[in-house]
Amino acid sequence: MKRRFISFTIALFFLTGALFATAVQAAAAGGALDDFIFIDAAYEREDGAIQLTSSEIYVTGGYWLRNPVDAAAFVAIEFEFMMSEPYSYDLESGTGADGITVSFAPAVPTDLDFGEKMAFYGPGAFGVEFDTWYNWIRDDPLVPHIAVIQESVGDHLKTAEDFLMNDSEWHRAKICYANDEVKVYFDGVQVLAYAGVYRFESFYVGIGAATGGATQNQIIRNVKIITAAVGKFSAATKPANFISMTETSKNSRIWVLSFYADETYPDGTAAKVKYEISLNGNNANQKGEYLFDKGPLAGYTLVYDVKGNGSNIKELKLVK
Ligand SMILES: [Ca+2]
Repeated sequence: MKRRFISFTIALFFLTGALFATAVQAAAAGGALDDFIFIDAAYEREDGAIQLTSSEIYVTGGYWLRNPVDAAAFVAIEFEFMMSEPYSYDLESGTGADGITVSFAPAVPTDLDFGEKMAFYGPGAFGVEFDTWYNWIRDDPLVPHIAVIQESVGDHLKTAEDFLMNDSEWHRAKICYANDEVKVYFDGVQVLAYAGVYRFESFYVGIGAATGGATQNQIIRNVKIITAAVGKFSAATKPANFISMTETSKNSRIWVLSFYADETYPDGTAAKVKYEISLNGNNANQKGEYLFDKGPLAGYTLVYDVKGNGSNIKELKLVK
């Protein structure tokens, strides 16, 4: 697992209190961020992954968050996907179409479009496609591609080309959305950034896939909706796209930590990460471990133990 260097910024507020752990609060407009619905052929497999489509012809599958998300709180949706390698030794691997889409939409669809439309729910919506099949009628590039789309799979706002995505391997996807800007990450690398999609106050989000005359198995897992805690910071102290959290340390000071949402998250449900704290600009005066854990509201709980008095902390870094 690749975990990039994560920088923390800290502001200290000298207030009383003695809590020791905190959680990033989910801030959905409509409710829980782990309540998904299944559309058309999608179903949860015994291993917990979501089978969006099999390699049958002309099928669709969707996995949609039931409740709307507050755009001001939304940071990213991330998931893993696997699309089967065409013409592999497995006779059920299919022939290489069509791909997976993520829709940011004003409503939840009741049915989905098959074939090259890849179950993208277009009306009033934008999204991202992971397209493995060339369709000239949709202005596709000749090679498998990832694109920001709006209204339809034929309206590519920005495209990145030539990714091996249907190779029967698991790949990671993350899509950040703030204001009118979308950033797309594939296997931990940013491949697209585009400003100019619809601005939502709240929206529904879902992942879909489809087959047409050509087919493939399309499976997702570990779908996470990441939101920032909102309302705790002024605009001046809460940069856009930061996940923020408050901490109250043992020595009666509230610590306000932020980490940038574009950084790679731990892939597992929990992961320990070592940290170093710089006091008075000197590196590594304090060392320890952070424990990341997936909270009950699909946020991340951060538990930490800092033994320094914290009064002159300039920087806190997470290190590999
Ligand atoms: Ca296509």
